[in-house]
Formats: sequence, C-alpha cells, structure tokens
Amino acid sequence: NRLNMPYEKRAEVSRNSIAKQLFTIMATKKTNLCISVDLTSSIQILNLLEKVGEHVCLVKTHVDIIEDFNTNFVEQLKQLATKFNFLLLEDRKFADIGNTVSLQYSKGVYKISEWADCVTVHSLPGEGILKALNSTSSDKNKGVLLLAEMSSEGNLITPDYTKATVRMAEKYPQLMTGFVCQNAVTFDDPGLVQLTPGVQLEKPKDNLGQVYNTPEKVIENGADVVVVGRGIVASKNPETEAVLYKNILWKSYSKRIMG
Ligand code: 5BU
Repeated sequence: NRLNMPYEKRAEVSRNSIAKQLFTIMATKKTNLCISVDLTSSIQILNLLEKVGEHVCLVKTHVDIIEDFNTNFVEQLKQLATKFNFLLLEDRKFADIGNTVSLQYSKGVYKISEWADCVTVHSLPGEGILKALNSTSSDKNKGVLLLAEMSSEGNLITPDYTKATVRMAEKYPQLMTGFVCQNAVTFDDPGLVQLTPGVQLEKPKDNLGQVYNTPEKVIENGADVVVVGRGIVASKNPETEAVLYKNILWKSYSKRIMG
C-alpha cells in the first residue's frame, strides 16, 4: 500500500498536478516538512521563509491574519517559492455554498486563486463546493486538500463524516491534492497526499484545544506531509528547529518505506 511507496513513485500516479509536483519536490529536497507561517506581519513571514525555505516542501498560510497584506507581499512570496522550490497552501478552510466559495477563492483582497497552489476545503456544504473550485477559472494549476479530520479537541467530525468525505473526493480526481487528517483515511489512491497538522515536540497541547502528536507518530499514522507551526515559528532559532523537525520526519518516512 501507499505507506511503503516512496514519494517519487507516488508522484507517477498522482492525477492532480499539484500532488505530483509536491511528491516530486519532497523526493528531490528530501523533506516532508510543511511550515505553517502563522505570523501577522508580511516582513516577518518573508524573513522566516528566507531562513527555513530550503528545508520545507510546502508553506501553509493564513493570509487573512496578515495586518499589512499587499500585492508586493504576494510577489515576494512567489519569488521565494521559486527560489527554494516549495509550493503554497492557503489554509482557507472554505465552507460555504459553491457560488460564494468561487467568489472567495478568486475575488476580494486576497485573490487566492492567483497565487496559491492549493487550498483547504471543508466537505460539510456538500459536493457543490468542489464543483465550484473545479470550475473557477484560474491560470494556475490548482489543488484541493479536503478536511477529513481535525486535530482539535472535541471537534464534531464523526467516522461517517470522514468516510463520506473520502467518497466525495473520488468524484474529482483531477482537483484533489489529498486530505487533511490525523489518520490514514484511505489507501485507495497512492497519488493523494495525506497532510497532517497538530505536531510539536515541546508540548502535548495548547490552551485553546489544539492537540499535538510527535513527528514519528503522525508518520506512522500515514502522514505524507507534516505541518509544524509554533513548534518552529515560536522557537528561539527557527532554522535550527526546522532542520530538527525535517530530519526526524525524513528518518520516520525512510523507516516507513522500508516496511
Ligand atoms: P500549530 O502552531 O503547529 O499548532 O499550527 C497548526 C496549524 O495548522 C494552524 O495554522 C491551524 O490553523 C492548522 N490546522 C490545525 O492545527 N489542525 C487542523 O485540523 C487543521 C488545520 Br485542518
């Protein structure tokens, strides 16, 4: 199954172009680390990425928390992505009717469709949300990561909801980059990416419901790309910390593909 397959082999079977690129970058740079840059100043984000860019395959943003968001920031972000060879995931967690999501994706201040390689999406509203993203025009190749599970304590997602989410994704193979989840929710398509947030070495949780696992544990649970935010961003030396997470994660993945 996919857990024993190396990323370069998975790239060959990905039907979504972003999943294919992501697996290829991971194999080339030997990193399955995604950094979540949850900072509120564009300068802080760009400075951080200058330091950790070479160690990550994916950069996850929440652009709506940036106080000085502007088009120049987007240009510099894209330049860093090219320079360090990483992709951009806007963690927007779309959750509305298709028509509204189509507008939120391409219009407004952020114009997410113009720069994000992929976005996160809730399955809650039903298939229309995927239909909308699929048909919203965009010059870029694009991808969707569907939320099948969450890391937070007491979240209302049930096993049936998770299963229905996997079924929904099957209808949009070209659009689907993969799933955001805590466990291996499917083994059917090795071309899909399992992205897992909620990872930190320091502590088991925060005081607002976030629950953390260790890097080793989430790789065992099927994670392909692992999201680390404050574990790196809030540390004294983010670059050293990024290298630490990268090395543990790559070692765990290497062990996994050995069987
Ligand atoms: P942290 O600082 O490593 O706790 O940040 C985790 C990030 O991942 C943060 O941006 C969340 O919005 C995001 N996240 C999450 O923590 N858990 C989830 O289930 C999903 C996203 Br989906």
